[in-house]
Amino acid sequence: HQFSVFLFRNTKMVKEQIKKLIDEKGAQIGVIGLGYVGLPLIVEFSLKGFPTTGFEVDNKKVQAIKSGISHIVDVPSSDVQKCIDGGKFTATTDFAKLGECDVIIICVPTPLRKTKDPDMSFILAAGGEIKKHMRRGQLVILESTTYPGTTDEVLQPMFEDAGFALDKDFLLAFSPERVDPGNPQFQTHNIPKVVGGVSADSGEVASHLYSQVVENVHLVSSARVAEACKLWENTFRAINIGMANEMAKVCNALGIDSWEVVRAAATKPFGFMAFYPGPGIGGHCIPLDPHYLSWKARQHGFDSQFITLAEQINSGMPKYVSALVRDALNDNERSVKGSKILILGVAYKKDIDDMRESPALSVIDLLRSQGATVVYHDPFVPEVTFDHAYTIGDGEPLYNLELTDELISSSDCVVICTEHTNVDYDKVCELAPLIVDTRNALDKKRREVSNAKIVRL
Ligand code: SAJ
Repeated sequence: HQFSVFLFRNTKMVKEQIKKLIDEKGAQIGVIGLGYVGLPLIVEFSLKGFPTTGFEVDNKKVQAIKSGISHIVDVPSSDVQKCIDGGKFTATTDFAKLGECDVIIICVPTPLRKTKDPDMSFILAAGGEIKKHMRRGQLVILESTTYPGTTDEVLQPMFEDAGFALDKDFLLAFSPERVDPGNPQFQTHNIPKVVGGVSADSGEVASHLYSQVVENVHLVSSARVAEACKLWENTFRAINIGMANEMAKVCNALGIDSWEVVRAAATKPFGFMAFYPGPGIGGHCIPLDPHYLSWKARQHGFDSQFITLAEQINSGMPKYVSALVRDALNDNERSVKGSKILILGVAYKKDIDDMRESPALSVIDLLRSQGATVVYHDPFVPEVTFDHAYTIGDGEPLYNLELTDELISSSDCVVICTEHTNVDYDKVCELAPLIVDTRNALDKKRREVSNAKIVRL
Protein backbone atom coordinates (compact mmCIF):
# COMPACT_ATOMS: atom_id res chain seq x y z
CA HIS A 1 0.00 0.00 0.00
CA GLN A 2 2.80 2.43 0.97
CA PHE A 3 4.55 1.73 -2.33
CA SER A 4 1.37 2.25 -4.33
CA VAL A 5 0.77 5.53 -2.47
CA PHE A 6 4.39 6.51 -3.18
CA LEU A 7 4.01 5.56 -6.84
CA PHE A 8 0.67 7.36 -7.02
CA ARG A 9 2.10 10.47 -5.39
CA ASN A 10 4.94 10.62 -7.89
CA THR A 11 3.23 10.00 -11.16
CA LYS A 12 -0.30 11.35 -11.42
CA MET A 13 -1.02 15.00 -12.28
CA VAL A 14 -0.92 16.88 -8.99
CA LYS A 15 -4.52 18.04 -9.40
CA GLU A 16 -5.90 14.50 -9.90
CA GLN A 17 -3.66 13.13 -7.21
CA ILE A 18 -4.72 15.55 -4.47
CA LYS A 19 -8.40 15.46 -5.43
CA LYS A 20 -8.36 11.67 -5.16
CA LEU A 21 -6.71 11.82 -1.73
CA ILE A 22 -9.38 14.34 -0.67
CA ASP A 23 -12.21 12.15 -1.96
CA GLU A 24 -10.83 9.20 -0.03
CA LYS A 25 -10.39 11.39 3.06
CA GLY A 26 -6.77 10.24 2.87
CA ALA A 27 -5.26 13.71 2.28
CA GLN A 28 -3.03 14.54 5.23
CA ILE A 29 -4.01 18.11 6.19
CA GLY A 30 -1.57 20.42 7.94
CA VAL A 31 -2.64 23.72 9.50
CA ILE A 32 0.06 26.21 10.47
CA GLY A 33 -1.11 28.43 13.36
CA LEU A 34 -3.61 27.05 15.89
CA GLY A 35 -5.28 30.29 16.94
CA TYR A 36 -8.86 31.50 16.57
CA VAL A 37 -8.72 30.65 12.83
CA GLY A 38 -6.50 27.56 12.64
CA LEU A 39 -7.89 25.56 15.55
CA PRO A 40 -11.58 25.65 14.50
CA LEU A 41 -10.49 24.81 10.93
CA ILE A 42 -8.32 21.80 11.78
CA VAL A 43 -11.00 20.49 14.15
CA GLU A 44 -13.58 20.65 11.33
CA PHE A 45 -11.32 18.63 8.99
CA SER A 46 -10.39 16.18 11.74
CA LEU A 47 -14.01 15.57 12.78
CA LYS A 48 -14.78 14.91 9.10
CA GLY A 49 -12.24 12.07 9.21
CA PHE A 50 -9.16 13.60 7.62
CA PRO A 51 -5.72 12.86 9.08
CA THR A 52 -4.61 16.24 10.44
CA THR A 53 -1.49 17.82 11.89
CA GLY A 54 -1.53 21.19 13.63
CA PHE A 55 1.71 23.17 13.52
CA GLU A 56 2.44 25.76 16.20
CA VAL A 57 5.52 27.65 17.34
CA ASP A 58 4.02 27.92 20.84
CA ASN A 59 4.70 24.62 22.58
CA LYS A 60 2.36 25.55 25.47
CA LYS A 61 -0.53 25.61 22.99
CA VAL A 62 0.64 22.30 21.47
CA GLN A 63 0.79 20.61 24.87
CA ALA A 64 -2.65 21.95 25.86
CA ILE A 65 -4.19 20.74 22.58
CA LYS A 66 -2.49 17.33 22.86
CA SER A 67 -4.08 16.97 26.29
CA GLY A 68 -7.50 17.79 24.82
CA ILE A 69 -7.74 21.40 26.01
CA SER A 70 -8.91 24.20 23.69
CA HIS A 71 -7.59 27.74 24.24
CA ILE A 72 -10.12 29.17 21.77
CA VAL A 73 -13.53 30.31 23.06
CA ASP A 74 -15.41 28.95 20.00
CA VAL A 75 -13.80 25.48 20.12
CA PRO A 76 -15.06 23.26 22.94
CA SER A 77 -12.32 21.14 24.49
CA SER A 78 -14.63 18.17 23.97
CA ASP A 79 -14.19 18.63 20.20
CA VAL A 80 -10.41 18.64 20.57
CA GLN A 81 -10.64 15.47 22.66
CA LYS A 82 -12.86 13.88 19.99
CA CYS A 83 -10.17 14.62 17.38
CA ILE A 84 -7.52 13.02 19.57
CA ASP A 85 -9.73 10.00 20.21
CA GLY A 86 -10.13 9.67 16.41
CA GLY A 87 -6.45 8.73 16.38
CA LYS A 88 -5.52 10.76 13.28
CA PHE A 89 -5.02 14.19 14.85
CA THR A 90 -1.92 15.67 16.37
CA ALA A 91 -0.29 19.00 17.12
CA THR A 92 3.43 19.66 16.93
CA THR A 93 6.18 22.25 16.89
CA ASP A 94 8.16 20.03 14.49
CA PHE A 95 7.75 21.72 11.10
CA ALA A 96 9.67 18.89 9.39
CA LYS A 97 6.36 17.01 9.45
CA LEU A 98 5.09 19.47 6.82
CA GLY A 99 6.68 17.11 4.27
CA GLU A 100 4.07 14.47 5.19
CA CYS A 101 1.13 16.78 4.40
CA ASP A 102 -0.76 16.75 1.11
CA VAL A 103 -2.52 20.00 2.03
CA ILE A 104 -1.02 22.85 4.06
CA ILE A 105 -3.20 25.76 5.25
CA ILE A 106 -1.45 28.85 6.65
CA CYS A 107 -3.39 30.62 9.44
CA VAL A 108 -0.77 32.90 10.98
CA PRO A 109 -1.17 36.52 12.19
CA THR A 110 -0.74 39.50 9.87
CA PRO A 111 -0.23 42.41 12.27
CA LEU A 112 0.97 45.91 11.50
CA ARG A 113 4.37 47.31 12.35
CA LYS A 114 4.54 50.45 14.51
CA THR A 115 4.76 52.35 11.20
CA LYS A 116 1.35 50.90 10.25
CA ASP A 117 3.04 48.95 7.43
CA PRO A 118 2.21 45.24 6.95
CA ASP A 119 4.24 42.84 9.10
CA MET A 120 4.71 39.89 6.73
CA SER A 121 7.17 38.11 9.02
CA PHE A 122 4.73 35.39 10.09
CA ILE A 123 3.74 34.57 6.51
CA LEU A 124 7.39 34.56 5.43
CA ALA A 125 8.32 32.27 8.33
CA ALA A 126 5.52 29.83 7.50
CA GLY A 127 6.38 29.94 3.78
CA GLY A 128 10.02 29.31 4.62
CA GLU A 129 9.17 26.22 6.68
CA ILE A 130 6.97 24.89 3.87
CA LYS A 131 9.71 25.55 1.30
CA LYS A 132 12.25 23.74 3.47
CA HIS A 133 10.17 20.56 3.61
CA MET A 134 8.26 20.83 0.32
CA ARG A 135 7.80 17.75 -1.83
CA ARG A 136 5.92 17.14 -5.08
CA GLY A 137 2.15 16.90 -4.77
CA GLN A 138 1.23 19.50 -2.15
CA LEU A 139 -1.57 22.07 -2.11
CA VAL A 140 -0.70 25.20 -0.12
CA ILE A 141 -3.46 27.62 0.92
CA LEU A 142 -2.95 31.00 2.62
CA GLU A 143 -5.82 32.14 4.89
CA SER A 144 -4.15 35.03 6.71
CA THR A 145 -5.61 38.39 5.78
CA THR A 146 -3.12 40.22 3.57
CA TYR A 147 -2.74 42.63 0.67
CA PRO A 148 -3.76 41.54 -2.85
CA GLY A 149 -0.75 39.93 -4.57
CA THR A 150 0.80 38.29 -1.49
CA THR A 151 0.05 34.71 -2.60
CA ASP A 152 1.39 35.02 -6.14
CA GLU A 153 4.12 37.61 -5.47
CA VAL A 154 5.54 36.26 -2.19
CA LEU A 155 4.65 32.59 -1.73
CA GLN A 156 4.67 31.31 -5.33
CA PRO A 157 8.27 32.47 -6.05
CA MET A 158 9.44 30.97 -2.74
CA PHE A 159 8.30 27.51 -3.81
CA GLU A 160 9.49 27.94 -7.41
CA ASP A 161 12.93 28.95 -6.10
CA ALA A 162 13.02 25.53 -4.42
CA GLY A 163 12.70 23.96 -7.86
CA PHE A 164 8.96 23.19 -7.81
CA ALA A 165 6.71 24.13 -10.71
CA LEU A 166 3.15 25.40 -10.24
CA ASP A 167 0.49 22.84 -11.25
CA LYS A 168 3.12 20.26 -12.13
CA ASP A 169 4.50 19.90 -8.61
CA PHE A 170 2.39 22.08 -6.30
CA LEU A 171 -0.88 23.99 -6.15
CA LEU A 172 -1.34 27.36 -4.42
CA ALA A 173 -4.47 29.31 -3.41
CA PHE A 174 -5.85 31.98 -1.08
CA SER A 175 -8.99 31.68 1.00
CA PRO A 176 -9.85 34.39 3.53
CA GLU A 177 -10.88 33.42 7.05
CA ARG A 178 -14.21 34.86 8.19
CA VAL A 179 -14.26 33.80 11.80
CA ASP A 180 -16.42 36.00 13.99
CA PRO A 181 -15.20 35.21 17.52
CA GLY A 182 -18.06 34.50 19.93
CA ASN A 183 -20.73 34.36 17.21
CA PRO A 184 -22.93 31.37 18.14
CA GLN A 185 -24.85 31.41 14.85
CA PHE A 186 -21.97 31.31 12.37
CA GLN A 187 -19.13 28.83 12.81
CA THR A 188 -16.64 27.43 10.27
CA HIS A 189 -19.07 24.99 8.61
CA ASN A 190 -21.80 27.51 7.78
CA ILE A 191 -19.77 30.59 6.85
CA PRO A 192 -19.50 30.78 3.05
CA LYS A 193 -15.87 30.31 1.98
CA VAL A 194 -14.31 32.40 -0.81
CA VAL A 195 -11.46 30.61 -2.63
CA GLY A 196 -9.10 31.80 -5.37
CA GLY A 197 -6.15 29.91 -6.93
CA VAL A 198 -2.98 31.31 -8.47
CA SER A 199 -3.90 28.82 -11.24
CA ALA A 200 -7.14 27.22 -12.39
CA ASP A 201 -6.03 23.81 -11.06
CA SER A 202 -5.17 25.39 -7.70
CA GLY A 203 -8.56 27.08 -7.37
CA GLU A 204 -10.42 23.94 -8.41
CA VAL A 205 -8.67 21.67 -5.90
CA ALA A 206 -8.74 24.19 -3.04
CA SER A 207 -12.45 24.70 -3.62
CA HIS A 208 -12.97 20.91 -3.65
CA LEU A 209 -11.08 20.64 -0.36
CA TYR A 210 -13.17 23.25 1.46
CA SER A 211 -16.41 21.74 0.15
CA GLN A 212 -15.63 18.78 2.46
CA VAL A 213 -16.11 20.96 5.56
CA VAL A 214 -17.97 24.13 4.49
CA GLU A 215 -21.53 24.17 3.17
CA ASN A 216 -21.02 26.99 0.66
CA VAL A 217 -17.76 27.53 -1.27
CA HIS A 218 -17.48 30.53 -3.63
CA LEU A 219 -14.68 30.06 -6.20
CA VAL A 220 -13.26 33.26 -7.72
CA SER A 221 -10.89 33.61 -10.67
CA SER A 222 -7.65 34.33 -8.81
CA ALA A 223 -5.94 34.51 -5.44
CA ARG A 224 -5.83 38.30 -5.77
CA VAL A 225 -9.61 38.54 -6.07
CA ALA A 226 -9.96 36.47 -2.88
CA GLU A 227 -7.36 38.62 -1.07
CA ALA A 228 -9.09 41.82 -2.19
CA CYS A 229 -12.52 40.43 -1.19
CA LYS A 230 -11.44 40.01 2.42
CA LEU A 231 -9.98 43.50 2.62
CA TRP A 232 -13.13 44.94 1.02
CA GLU A 233 -15.25 43.23 3.71
CA ASN A 234 -13.21 44.49 6.61
CA THR A 235 -12.59 47.97 5.20
CA PHE A 236 -16.36 48.21 4.73
CA ARG A 237 -16.75 47.60 8.48
CA ALA A 238 -14.02 49.96 9.60
CA ILE A 239 -15.39 52.82 7.48
CA ASN A 240 -19.01 52.29 8.53
CA ILE A 241 -18.04 52.08 12.19
CA GLY A 242 -16.13 55.32 11.68
CA MET A 243 -19.26 56.89 10.21
CA ALA A 244 -21.33 55.67 13.19
CA ASN A 245 -18.81 57.24 15.56
CA GLU A 246 -18.84 60.53 13.70
CA MET A 247 -22.67 60.53 13.60
CA ALA A 248 -22.68 59.95 17.37
CA LYS A 249 -20.54 63.04 17.90
CA VAL A 250 -22.87 65.07 15.66
CA CYS A 251 -25.93 63.78 17.53
CA ASN A 252 -24.30 64.57 20.88
CA ALA A 253 -23.59 68.10 19.71
CA LEU A 254 -27.28 68.42 18.71
CA GLY A 255 -28.53 66.81 21.95
CA ILE A 256 -29.98 63.84 20.06
CA ASP A 257 -29.67 60.21 21.26
CA SER A 258 -27.57 58.58 18.52
CA TRP A 259 -28.59 55.03 19.50
CA GLU A 260 -32.24 55.90 19.07
CA VAL A 261 -31.44 57.37 15.65
CA VAL A 262 -29.59 54.22 14.49
CA ARG A 263 -32.38 51.98 15.78
CA ALA A 264 -34.87 54.05 13.79
CA ALA A 265 -32.71 54.03 10.65
CA ALA A 266 -32.40 50.24 10.97
CA THR A 267 -36.15 49.90 10.40
CA LYS A 268 -35.41 50.64 6.74
CA PRO A 269 -35.77 47.18 5.17
CA PHE A 270 -33.34 47.85 2.31
CA GLY A 271 -30.30 49.98 1.56
CA PHE A 272 -29.20 50.40 5.18
CA MET A 273 -27.01 48.34 7.52
CA ALA A 274 -26.79 49.31 11.18
CA PHE A 275 -23.42 50.09 12.72
CA TYR A 276 -23.12 51.48 16.22
CA PRO A 277 -20.89 54.02 17.94
CA GLY A 278 -18.39 52.78 20.50
CA PRO A 279 -15.23 53.72 22.39
CA GLY A 280 -13.15 52.77 19.31
CA ILE A 281 -12.46 49.57 17.41
CA GLY A 282 -10.50 46.61 18.73
CA GLY A 283 -9.59 43.14 17.57
CA HIS A 284 -6.73 42.18 15.30
CA CYS A 285 -8.68 42.59 12.06
CA ILE A 286 -10.83 45.67 11.65
CA PRO A 287 -8.32 48.20 13.01
CA LEU A 288 -5.48 46.65 10.99
CA ASP A 289 -6.66 45.04 7.76
CA PRO A 290 -7.59 48.24 5.91
CA HIS A 291 -3.97 49.37 6.26
CA TYR A 292 -2.86 46.35 4.23
CA LEU A 293 -5.06 47.62 1.41
CA SER A 294 -4.03 51.28 1.67
CA TRP A 295 -0.37 50.28 1.89
CA LYS A 296 -0.61 48.27 -1.34
CA ALA A 297 -2.71 50.97 -3.03
CA ARG A 298 -0.03 53.57 -2.20
CA GLN A 299 2.55 51.39 -3.95
CA HIS A 300 0.42 51.88 -7.06
CA GLY A 301 0.12 55.61 -6.54
CA PHE A 302 -3.37 55.59 -5.04
CA ASP A 303 -4.13 57.22 -1.68
CA SER A 304 -7.23 55.77 0.01
CA GLN A 305 -8.76 58.69 1.91
CA PHE A 306 -11.69 56.69 3.35
CA ILE A 307 -9.35 54.29 5.14
CA THR A 308 -7.26 57.13 6.53
CA LEU A 309 -10.29 59.12 7.68
CA ALA A 310 -11.96 56.08 9.31
CA GLU A 311 -8.74 55.32 11.17
CA GLN A 312 -8.52 58.90 12.45
CA ILE A 313 -12.11 58.88 13.70
CA ASN A 314 -12.02 55.39 15.21
CA SER A 315 -8.66 55.80 16.91
CA GLY A 316 -9.85 59.19 18.25
CA MET A 317 -12.82 57.67 20.11
CA PRO A 318 -10.98 56.80 23.34
CA LYS A 319 -10.02 60.48 23.64
CA TYR A 320 -13.64 61.49 22.99
CA VAL A 321 -14.80 59.09 25.71
CA SER A 322 -12.25 60.39 28.20
CA ALA A 323 -13.53 63.93 27.47
CA LEU A 324 -17.10 62.75 28.18
CA VAL A 325 -15.86 61.39 31.53
CA ARG A 326 -13.97 64.61 32.30
CA ASP A 327 -17.05 66.77 31.54
CA ALA A 328 -19.40 64.47 33.49
CA LEU A 329 -17.13 64.55 36.56
CA ASN A 330 -16.84 68.30 36.20
CA ASP A 331 -20.65 68.60 36.29
CA ASN A 332 -20.43 66.73 39.59
CA GLU A 333 -17.79 69.21 40.74
CA ARG A 334 -15.09 66.59 40.59
CA SER A 335 -11.86 66.69 38.62
CA VAL A 336 -10.51 63.63 36.80
CA LYS A 337 -7.39 64.06 38.91
CA GLY A 338 -7.89 62.19 42.15
CA SER A 339 -11.10 60.51 41.02
CA LYS A 340 -11.65 56.78 41.32
CA ILE A 341 -12.99 55.42 38.03
CA LEU A 342 -14.38 51.91 37.49
CA ILE A 343 -14.25 50.55 33.92
CA LEU A 344 -16.94 47.95 33.19
CA GLY A 345 -15.83 45.59 30.38
CA VAL A 346 -12.33 45.83 28.88
CA ALA A 347 -12.44 43.13 26.13
CA TYR A 348 -12.56 44.53 22.59
CA LYS A 349 -16.19 43.42 22.15
CA LYS A 350 -18.92 41.84 24.25
CA ASP A 351 -18.95 38.31 25.65
CA ILE A 352 -15.41 37.38 24.59
CA ASP A 353 -12.09 37.47 26.46
CA ASP A 354 -9.92 38.98 23.70
CA MET A 355 -8.03 42.14 24.60
CA ARG A 356 -6.19 42.76 21.31
CA GLU A 357 -6.24 46.44 20.36
CA SER A 358 -9.08 46.91 22.86
CA PRO A 359 -10.05 50.62 23.00
CA ALA A 360 -10.63 50.21 26.75
CA LEU A 361 -6.84 50.13 27.16
CA SER A 362 -6.58 53.60 25.61
CA VAL A 363 -9.50 54.90 27.71
CA ILE A 364 -7.80 53.65 30.88
CA ASP A 365 -4.45 55.09 29.79
CA LEU A 366 -5.93 58.52 29.03
CA LEU A 367 -7.78 58.70 32.37
CA ARG A 368 -4.73 57.56 34.34
CA SER A 369 -2.53 60.09 32.56
CA GLN A 370 -4.96 62.78 33.83
CA GLY A 371 -4.44 61.61 37.41
CA ALA A 372 -7.42 59.29 37.94
CA THR A 373 -7.16 55.99 39.78
CA VAL A 374 -8.66 53.45 37.40
CA VAL A 375 -9.83 49.90 38.24
CA TYR A 376 -11.88 47.48 36.14
CA HIS A 377 -14.39 44.66 36.25
CA ASP A 378 -14.60 42.25 33.32
CA PRO A 379 -15.84 38.69 33.95
CA PHE A 380 -13.90 37.45 30.91
CA VAL A 381 -10.54 39.13 31.53
CA PRO A 382 -8.61 38.21 34.72
CA GLU A 383 -5.77 40.67 34.14
CA VAL A 384 -4.69 43.44 31.79
CA THR A 385 -1.16 44.66 31.05
CA PHE A 386 -0.06 47.85 29.32
CA ASP A 387 2.95 47.76 27.02
CA HIS A 388 5.23 50.71 26.24
CA ALA A 389 2.67 52.03 23.73
CA TYR A 390 0.73 53.42 26.71
CA THR A 391 1.67 56.41 28.84
CA ILE A 392 1.43 54.72 32.23
CA GLY A 393 2.00 51.33 33.80
CA ASP A 394 4.42 49.77 31.32
CA GLY A 395 4.16 46.06 32.13
CA GLU A 396 2.32 46.51 35.46
CA PRO A 397 -0.90 44.49 35.31
CA LEU A 398 -4.33 45.58 36.50
CA TYR A 399 -6.46 42.75 37.88
CA ASN A 400 -10.16 42.11 37.49
CA LEU A 401 -12.02 43.23 40.64
CA GLU A 402 -15.23 41.59 41.84
CA LEU A 403 -18.25 43.82 41.19
CA THR A 404 -19.19 44.45 44.83
CA ASP A 405 -21.55 47.13 46.16
CA GLU A 406 -18.54 48.80 47.79
CA LEU A 407 -16.57 48.88 44.52
CA ILE A 408 -19.44 50.56 42.66
CA SER A 409 -20.54 53.01 45.34
CA SER A 410 -16.97 54.09 46.11
CA SER A 411 -16.33 55.00 42.46
CA ASP A 412 -16.70 58.59 41.30
CA CYS A 413 -17.61 57.39 37.81
CA VAL A 414 -18.37 54.04 36.16
CA VAL A 415 -17.42 53.81 32.45
CA ILE A 416 -19.03 51.00 30.43
CA CYS A 417 -16.54 50.22 27.65
CA THR A 418 -17.84 46.74 26.74
CA GLU A 419 -21.41 45.58 27.20
CA HIS A 420 -20.87 42.03 28.46
CA THR A 421 -24.20 40.26 29.05
CA ASN A 422 -23.49 38.80 32.49
CA VAL A 423 -22.98 42.00 34.49
CA ASP A 424 -25.46 43.20 37.13
CA TYR A 425 -26.36 46.53 35.51
CA ASP A 426 -29.32 47.02 37.91
CA LYS A 427 -26.90 47.14 40.81
CA VAL A 428 -24.61 49.52 38.90
CA CYS A 429 -27.54 51.87 38.17
CA GLU A 430 -28.60 51.73 41.82
CA LEU A 431 -25.19 52.36 43.42
CA ALA A 432 -23.06 54.36 41.00
CA PRO A 433 -23.15 58.17 41.35
CA LEU A 434 -22.25 58.67 37.67
CA ILE A 435 -22.16 56.37 34.63
CA VAL A 436 -20.68 56.97 31.16
CA ASP A 437 -22.21 54.35 28.87
CA THR A 438 -20.28 54.02 25.57
CA ARG A 439 -22.19 50.90 24.39
CA ASN A 440 -25.87 51.54 25.10
CA ALA A 441 -25.64 48.80 27.74
CA LEU A 442 -28.33 50.52 29.87
CA ASP A 443 -31.75 50.42 28.25
CA LYS A 444 -34.39 53.11 28.70
CA LYS A 445 -36.13 51.27 31.57
CA ARG A 446 -32.90 51.03 33.57
CA ARG A 447 -32.01 54.62 32.83
CA GLU A 448 -35.36 55.84 34.12
CA VAL A 449 -35.04 54.09 37.48
CA SER A 450 -31.33 54.73 37.91
CA ASN A 451 -30.07 56.84 40.83
CA ALA A 452 -26.98 57.61 38.79
CA LYS A 453 -26.51 60.45 36.37
CA ILE A 454 -26.03 58.67 33.02
CA VAL A 455 -24.05 60.10 30.08
CA ARG A 456 -24.32 58.20 26.80
CA LEU A 457 -21.93 58.20 23.88
N1 SAJ B 1 -17.65 47.73 16.53
C1 SAJ B 1 -18.26 48.97 16.74
N2 SAJ B 1 -19.44 49.22 16.12
C2 SAJ B 1 -20.06 48.30 15.30
C3 SAJ B 1 -19.41 47.05 15.10
C4 SAJ B 1 -18.22 46.79 15.73
O1 SAJ B 1 -17.74 49.81 17.47
O2 SAJ B 1 -21.14 48.58 14.78
C5 SAJ B 1 -16.36 47.46 17.15
C6 SAJ B 1 -16.38 46.24 18.04
O3 SAJ B 1 -16.77 46.57 19.35
C7 SAJ B 1 -14.94 45.77 17.97
C8 SAJ B 1 -14.51 46.15 16.55
O4 SAJ B 1 -15.43 47.16 16.12
O5 SAJ B 1 -14.15 46.47 18.90
C9 SAJ B 1 -14.52 44.98 15.57
O6 SAJ B 1 -15.73 44.36 15.71
P1 SAJ B 1 -16.27 43.22 14.69
O7 SAJ B 1 -17.69 42.98 15.01
O8 SAJ B 1 -15.92 43.52 13.29
O9 SAJ B 1 -15.56 41.91 15.18
P2 SAJ B 1 -14.19 41.14 14.96
O10 SAJ B 1 -13.08 42.04 14.62
O11 SAJ B 1 -14.07 40.22 16.09
O12 SAJ B 1 -14.47 40.15 13.75
C10 SAJ B 1 -14.57 40.63 12.49
C11 SAJ B 1 -15.68 39.76 11.91
N3 SAJ B 1 -16.92 40.27 12.48
C12 SAJ B 1 -18.08 40.52 11.85
O13 SAJ B 1 -18.19 40.43 10.66
C13 SAJ B 1 -19.25 40.86 12.70
C14 SAJ B 1 -15.49 39.80 10.50
O14 SAJ B 1 -15.52 41.14 10.12
C15 SAJ B 1 -14.19 39.12 10.15
O15 SAJ B 1 -14.45 37.78 9.82
C16 SAJ B 1 -13.20 39.14 11.29
O16 SAJ B 1 -13.32 40.41 11.85
C17 SAJ B 1 -11.82 38.88 10.74
O17 SAJ B 1 -11.18 37.98 11.29
O18 SAJ B 1 -11.43 39.55 9.79
